Amino acid sequence: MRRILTYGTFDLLHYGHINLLRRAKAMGDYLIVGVSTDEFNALKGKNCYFSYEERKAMLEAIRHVDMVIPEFSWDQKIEDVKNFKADVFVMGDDWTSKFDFLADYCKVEYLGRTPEISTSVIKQDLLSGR
Ligand code: C2G
Repeated sequence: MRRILTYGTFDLLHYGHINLLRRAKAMGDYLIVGVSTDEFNALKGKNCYFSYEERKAMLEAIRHVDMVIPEFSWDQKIEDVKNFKADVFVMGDDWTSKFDFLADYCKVEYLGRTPEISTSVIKQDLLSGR
């Protein structure tokens, strides 16, 4: 059982998120997703449209996702890799090299982002009446 671990905010869930989750799951058998809590998002300077509970419920409905855990700190990843016995840590390549320290504990993979879509693009387009 090859276990994959990834993290994110996943606000206004869109196909860029799904592309990441689908490819992450394809790297193994079991995908664990750490979803940023509302408090942690405040630390990240992100003001989410959907609450943690709403974002968690949406992710749990995605067939690629096997488990959703709270992400409440920048510092929980090593503990999570150990506790959930993750074999691979995966993030989009906007994070390239930022989590290389995890290579002491598991494989670290950065996957290409879906370039044209993001939560902020969605918000801007809606505000400009697109
Ligand atoms: N992503 C992607 N393509 C997009 C948008 C996002 O591949 N068009 C990926 C990101 O690279 C990330 C995941 O989807 O791997 C979640 O993206 P966000 O919700 O924006 O998460 P972020 O704010 O980057 O938080 O500790 C890590 C942080 O929690 C990551």
